[in-house]
Amino acid sequence: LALRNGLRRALDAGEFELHYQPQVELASGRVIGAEALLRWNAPGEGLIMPGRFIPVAEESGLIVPIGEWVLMEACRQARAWQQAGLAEVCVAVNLSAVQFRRGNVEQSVLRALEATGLPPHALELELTESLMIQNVEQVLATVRRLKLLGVKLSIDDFGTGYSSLSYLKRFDVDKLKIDQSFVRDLASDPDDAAIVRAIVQMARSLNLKTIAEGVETEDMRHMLRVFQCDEAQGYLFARPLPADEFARFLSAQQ
Ligand code: G
Ligand code: G
Ligand code: MN
Ligand code: NA
Repeated sequence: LALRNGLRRALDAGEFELHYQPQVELASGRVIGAEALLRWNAPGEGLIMPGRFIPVAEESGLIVPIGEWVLMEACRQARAWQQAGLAEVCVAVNLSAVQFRRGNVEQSVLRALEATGLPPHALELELTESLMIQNVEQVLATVRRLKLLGVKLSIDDFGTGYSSLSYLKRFDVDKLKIDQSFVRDLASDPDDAAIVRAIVQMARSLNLKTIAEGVETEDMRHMLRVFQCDEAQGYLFARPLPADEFARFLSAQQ
């Protein structure tokens, strides 16, 4: 209860902030995206990571207003970078299944795009596999309407959820985010290498892009390029950065 009240107060007091982790196109080495990751800057406590408060936010329903703030802030920031003349990046926002169940995601997205002037193709929404197997018809309808707005959709932590791949046919997503657990030992574990290669091949034949998460070494980068994975994200390039540091990182790349 204390944490729940703390979250409500934190939202009103403007204590949330977003950090941005670069996403790199492997063929060119260019930064083409940024994943927005939520942090709670609690007075006297430093930065609190989402693993500690997102579950409480989901249980209490506070993830709906928090998620609306995240969408608005990520779109505002991406538009500000555009207007400052930085290289164009697509900003990726994590969506919780609870936002789909209890909020009006479509309206929140539309409002954020309209209020900030960010073009829809510069926004990507990260969905989870678990979302796609609950209330399938309702979620499917919402996802279709989101696609019609022109935003991009990706599946986060791909491969860790449910083994049914049928939703890849039904949901018109753009990209698979290959989970870190398959990438971590990519260079040393032939099974992980086989899994990553298979995911990339399947995605290519379905016309989906792939991004590998948790890329920490040159060896991993090299193998992913050989496998024709499209993009990578991880500490090899940068950790999640405060907005001003991300902007400096981006300008240093050009
Ligand atoms: O940021 P970290 O680096 O600790 O992120 C951990 C997890 O928290 C991410 O995998 C992501 O699923 C979740 N997360 C981060 N930011 C957000 C957010 O804005 N909304 C939701 N729903 N989840 C988020
Ligand atoms: O949304 P998702 O669950 O994918 O969030 C990504 C999480 O992975 C964040 O907590 C982020 O801080 C973390 N992360 C990003 N890059 C790396 C990396 O190279 N190695 C590890 N171990 N974690 C990473
Ligand atoms: Mn994510
Ligand atoms: Na992920």
